[in-house]
Amino acid sequence: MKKVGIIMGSDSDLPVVEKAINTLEEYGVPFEVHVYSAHRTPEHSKEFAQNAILNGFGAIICAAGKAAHLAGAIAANTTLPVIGIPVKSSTLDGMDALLSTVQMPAGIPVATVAIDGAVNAALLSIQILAVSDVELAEKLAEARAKATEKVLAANEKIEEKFNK
Ligand code: RP5
Repeated sequence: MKKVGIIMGSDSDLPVVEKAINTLEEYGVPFEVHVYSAHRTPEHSKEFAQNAILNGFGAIICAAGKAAHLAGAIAANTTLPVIGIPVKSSTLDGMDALLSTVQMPAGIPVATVAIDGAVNAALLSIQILAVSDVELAEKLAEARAKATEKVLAANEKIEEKFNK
């Protein structure tokens, strides 16, 4: 199976990134985690992206806050799908990171999830790998069926309580 690359701009992003790591672990998807910054270690970021296909990655998740250029900088150097997590790490509540990550110019896409949306970033990377992995696709379908059951059970309780 291809690996998912997870890059964060600073180790201070780890509390958010951990949710992506946990999700990948739940699905048994192999991954690597690195701290590379678009601004502070631009050469390391570029080298990682340029070698990512050869190194067996199938998708890359980038988490960064503030003027969050990491996902875009990685996407500029690979044709692998790149998923950006805007991290809420500043006085602007993550809106700065959201806009910096999502507003990519045509030609270099970054699939941007919600502010601190690490679980969805991981799930999206799993869905990308599942395009060519039937077992993984089945695991995703099972998880969705369980989520549906959970909502329907909650609905039943609420309906019982309020709809007399
Ligand atoms: C971004 O600046 C990082 O991704 C982090 O979210 C934010 C703060 O960085 P540090 O103050 O932890 O270095 O580059």
